[in-house]
Order: sequence, then structure tokens, then C-alpha cells
Amino acid sequence: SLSRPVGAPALVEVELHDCVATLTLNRPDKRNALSLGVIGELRAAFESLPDAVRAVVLSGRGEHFCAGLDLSELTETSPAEGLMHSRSWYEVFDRIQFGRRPVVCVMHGAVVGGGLELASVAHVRVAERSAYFGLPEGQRGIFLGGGGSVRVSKLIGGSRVAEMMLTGRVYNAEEAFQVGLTHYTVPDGEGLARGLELARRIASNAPLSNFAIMQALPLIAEQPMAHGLLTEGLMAAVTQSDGEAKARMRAFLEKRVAKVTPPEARVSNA
Ligand code: 1HE
Repeated sequence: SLSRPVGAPALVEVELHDCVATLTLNRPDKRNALSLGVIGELRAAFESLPDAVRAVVLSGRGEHFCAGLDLSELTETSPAEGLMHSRSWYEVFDRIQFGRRPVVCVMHGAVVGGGLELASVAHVRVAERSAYFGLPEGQRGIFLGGGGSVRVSKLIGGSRVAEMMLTGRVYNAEEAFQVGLTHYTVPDGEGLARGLELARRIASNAPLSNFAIMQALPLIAEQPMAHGLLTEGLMAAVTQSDGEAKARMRAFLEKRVAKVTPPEARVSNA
């Protein structure tokens, strides 16, 4: 929306489904490569969501989720410009990760380089069977620059990230699930439906619980144990003293809401 030529299609499409919004990378001819325009529209899309939206599903149009950084725009000529390019991604990605709404990322086809860095910003990751995951930066002569050293390493460990980058290893959907890159693997074509279902569940949580999960949990993970326990205790006190929590606990005790039920018989991690 920022610098898109008049009449040009949105690079990030936004659709509202009540309390859930779908954001779709829409540059399929370039495999949804992350140009400055795409990053700018991603930011604008998140910022312009109505208050009623409580969760987001992020996916990509075409054959692939995302081919990473738009290599045709890798025009920085000085180290300072390169640093500022990364900083501009960090700002947008941080706003998404630590924003107001949990994000479910639905992936298929290539999820590579900056595409994997973007996926690692989301809070829940769903991969269709066609999805594959790589960090080809080593092969391109560059380095991670969209937060992957931090975020992807937190997901699967620095050792696996180093090995992926050194050898060009690509994980398929099942392997990505096994190492902890994703939370669900679903048949091709079913990712969006699963993403929407998960987003609706997220949106039905108490907002304060989702706030604690998005804002406190990542901080607690970085705190020394004693600090983490104190932060947890404070967040527990704040959430449970909210009227919403009291109403929800009463609803359970009065048998007005569903119990926790065992997962249905299922195949693999579907
Ligand atoms: C692109 C890009 C791109 C495709 N930047 N233009 N990322 C990579 O190193 C991955 C590079 N891309 C690929 O390996 C493949 O394109 C895919 C496996 C993703 C898809 O293959 P395919 O056969 O479906 O498509 P294609 O024919 O390779 O590409 C179609 C077009 O998209 C083509 O342009 P065209 O004008 O010839 O039609 C490609 O040039 C274009 N295209 N990927 C620019 N990435 C902040 S640091 C993050 C650092 C990184 O992300 S490094 C990793 C970059």
C-alpha cells in the first residue's frame, strides 16, 4: 500500500473472517520473494487490522510459501546500508512477533532463506506435505539477515542451523516437524483450513492469556530461573484476577464448557 503503483495488485492480500484475518503473500511470479515492497505491505497489513481481529493466518499464493530475500534488490553497496536493511526487517518482524495478535503461518513448497526467517516469527507453524525448508544463504555468499540466527536457532538449535547453512541441507515437511521447525504437517491443500481452525481457537482464548503467552513467555525463556519464576507468578496473578478468567473458571465448574478431551485417533502429527 505504501509505494505500490496505482492499479497494481496488493503484494500482501488481507481478508477478514470475523475475528481472524488471513494475510497472503501475493507475488507468485517471483515466488513471494521478500522485496522492500512486500515487507512494507506486511507491516501496513498488520497495522491496519481492525480491533476485532484476534488472530492472523499468514500464507503465500502460488507454488511456494516464500523464496526469501528478493535477491534482485540486494543492492546495498556499503556495510552500513546492509545493516540498515536488516534492521528494517527486524523492526517489522518484531512488531509481528510481539504484536497484539498470534500468527499462524501456513506453508507449502519452498520456505527458504528469509522465507524461513519470516515463518519463524509466527507463533504456530503448519506445513503442507509439499513444504521444504532451507537456508541457502551460504550458497549465495551471504548470511542470515532477517533474524534467523536468533529465531530459527531457538526453534531447532544453533547446531542444526549451522549444518543447514554449511551443507545446503533441505528438510522435508516430516523432517521439519521432527526437528521442531513446525507444529503440524497436513496434506497438500489442507493447510489453510487447518490454519483457520487453529486461529479461531486462538481467537477464542482470553485476550490476557494470549498477551501473556506472546509477551511474557519469550522473556521468561531468556531470564535466569528466579526471575522467570517471578515473572510467571506476576503474570499468573494478573491473568487470574481478570474478570474474564473468573467467568471462564466459573463456567467450567458449572459444567457449561467442554472438558479437555483426548486427541482423536490420528495419523502422524496431522
Ligand atoms: C527470485 C527469488 C528470489 C525466485 N529473489 N527473485 N533465496 C534463495 O536463494 C532461493 C532462490 N529461489 C529458488 O531457489 C527458486 O526460485 C525456488 C525453489 C524458490 C522456486 O523455484 P521455481 O522453479 O518454482 O521458480 P524459479 O523459476 O526459480 O523462479 C521464478 C522467478 O522468481 C524467477 O524470475 P523470472 O524473472 O526468471 O521469472 C526467479 O528469478 C524469481 N525468484 N526466487 C528474486 N529469492 C534478509 S536476509 C535473507 C537472505 C535470504 O533470503 S537468501 C536466500 C534467497
